[in-house]
Amino acid sequence: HAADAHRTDLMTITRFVLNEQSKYPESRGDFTIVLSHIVLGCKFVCSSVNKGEEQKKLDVLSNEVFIKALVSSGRTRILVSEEDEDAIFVEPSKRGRYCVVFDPLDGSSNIDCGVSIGTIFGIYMVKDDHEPTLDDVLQPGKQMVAAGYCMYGSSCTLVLSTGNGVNGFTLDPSLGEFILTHPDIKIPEKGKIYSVNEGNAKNWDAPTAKYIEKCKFPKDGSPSKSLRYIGSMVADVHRTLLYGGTFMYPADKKSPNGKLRVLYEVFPMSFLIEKAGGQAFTGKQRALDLVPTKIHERSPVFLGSYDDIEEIKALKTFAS
Ligand code: AFP
Repeated sequence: HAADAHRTDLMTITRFVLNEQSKYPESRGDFTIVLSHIVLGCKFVCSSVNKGEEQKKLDVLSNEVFIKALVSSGRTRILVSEEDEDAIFVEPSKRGRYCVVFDPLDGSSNIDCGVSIGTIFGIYMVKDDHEPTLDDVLQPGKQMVAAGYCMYGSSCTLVLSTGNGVNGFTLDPSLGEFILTHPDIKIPEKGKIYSVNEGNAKNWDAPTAKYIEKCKFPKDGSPSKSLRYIGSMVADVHRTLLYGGTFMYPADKKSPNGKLRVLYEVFPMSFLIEKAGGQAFTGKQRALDLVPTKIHERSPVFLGSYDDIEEIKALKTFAS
């Protein structure tokens, strides 16, 4: 759009979130502060990725940046990172009401060949002032107050939901600000794409194999679906959100819980997909209903367009 090149009313992510939070009279602005610290971490990672830093250093660096930013916000209580075996309990003088679960650099095995990677995060709020315990973060995904991801690709895109709708922001490098570019994202009801690591097919269960067979050889006269698999969850889910279809990391005989981590991969992505009008299913239940028992727990996941996941649910239910 020609007018867009000269837009002067810039909706930055901070302005957007402040507007949203002002609808809640009880809001103290703490959430906006937590989010702005996450945004800072994303900008740091984006610039390091663009400089072509090595994988190992970048993993460790990104994790450090997010932890330092979140602790110094003074608004967090417990942090769970993919990079750290143990949860981090923020010291009392810096404690706040929010728990943040995150994967600072997901898909990092893709860094060295320039494939898109990303940061994934989910945010829980603790309601009272009890001494923090792991139970504060071992909560079903439906209790999250916000979730999002930032994708470091040809541009840097941050997708966020604070509970109503899903919005996408693109980093304008000349301003150093994330600007609203994808307002109110809705996932198409049905898609033409399926996304799964087919190399694991020999170990799949029957319903998974049956669904993928249907994608390739539909018997109802519909066209066969296209396969797209990047192997970087943020990029695969981002495409699914915008174009529709399914993204799957099923259980298999070798990995009965699949590969993806519940707290900082399955939950945030399922939250976004549901808020955009799609569905996320573990193979047994709604993904956001899962109650994790360990911070690094894994779960199979089938997420995407509403109608496509409905089809998978029917096969899975039939099987059990
Ligand atoms: P890496 O961080 O080891 O690259 O793992 C990325 C990831 O957790 C996720 O981003 C992908 O969706 C998934 O693994 C891909 O796994 P497969 O390589 O088994 O397909």
